Amino acid sequence: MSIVFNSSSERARIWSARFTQLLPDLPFRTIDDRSSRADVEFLVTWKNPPGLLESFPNLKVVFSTGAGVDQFEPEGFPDHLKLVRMIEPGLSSGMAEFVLMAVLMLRRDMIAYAEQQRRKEWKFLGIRPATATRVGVMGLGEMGQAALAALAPMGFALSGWSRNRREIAGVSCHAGIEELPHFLGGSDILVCLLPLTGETRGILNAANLSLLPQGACLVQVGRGPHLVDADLIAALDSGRLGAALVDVLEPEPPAPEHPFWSHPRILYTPHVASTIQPASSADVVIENILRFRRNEPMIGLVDLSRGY
Ligand code: NDP
Ligand code: OXD
Repeated sequence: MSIVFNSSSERARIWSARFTQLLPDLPFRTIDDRSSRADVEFLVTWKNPPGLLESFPNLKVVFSTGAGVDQFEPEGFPDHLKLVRMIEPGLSSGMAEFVLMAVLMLRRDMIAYAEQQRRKEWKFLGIRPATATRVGVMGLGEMGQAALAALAPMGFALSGWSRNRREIAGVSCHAGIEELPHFLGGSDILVCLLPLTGETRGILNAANLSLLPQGACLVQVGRGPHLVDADLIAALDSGRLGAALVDVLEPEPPAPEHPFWSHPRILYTPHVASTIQPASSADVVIENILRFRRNEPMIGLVDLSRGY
């Protein structure tokens, strides 16, 4: 039996070394290895092009190289296979760092100052105390909690929203669709760290954005289809919302005429909020293969019925 790795050659070099060292009985192959696919039990991949999974007749487990698994369309995922998302420290710390940076940039009006710089305008926009800034995080999983832990020392008033109620020290936690309006109403800076599912698609729409406080800002680091792009533009152009930092869009990359490329109140980054670190992510998958062999639950096993 073997494992096939479908990612960059740079990552493959590091993963291959980890597997050789820690799991020497499992041959490590890259996707361009043309030998028979009949002995492949494990597949590591981010992309899921049509026909990929079917080309491995004895596949047992698919490991995503990312936290999100929407590209595998969990609702229709073959039920004889297990799907495992990535939970690893490098991905979480990258996200924590990015969200902290984004929140600080928005809170300290950096998008407005960049605009002022282009206009050669020299004007102080004031500084509110951190305790007067309410940061709300949608999605209280691995990413959301890492982001909150990074934000906490800054003194912001923190809140969060999830499907099931969570308890996180220092964070006012809200749960379920019925508590969404109250959560949104108390978020001066809203951070989206939800997975993309049938329930969360389009959640950042005009109706929900209108519940945010006047002048609120958005950090969109979930998935492109969470956001109705035109509704964000309308909210920014009308002055209801202040500014946004958007890292994810649908499709990626967006067309050259997409308004986010040039909107003065949007800072757009090319899906770079976080990514896996090669050695630690290899170790997580190795640990999961050992768990699978021992019939123990794998870390990050996706619940196909809920879609994340
Ligand atoms: P987790 O599965 O650990 O956490 C998901 C969280 O979202 C949980 O708290 C869950 O609630 C909540 N949630 C799911 N559905 C709903 C819903 N319908 N209503 C309210 N809350 C909901 O995922 P991660 O934290 O690891 O990752 C989250 C997402 O972050 C990824 O799916 C991906 O979209 C994005 N991401 C983006 C990256 C980037 O570079 N831009 C990098 C990595 C991730 P509950 O606690 O009740 O289960
Ligand atoms: C992820 C991502 O889901 O990078 O890990 O977007």
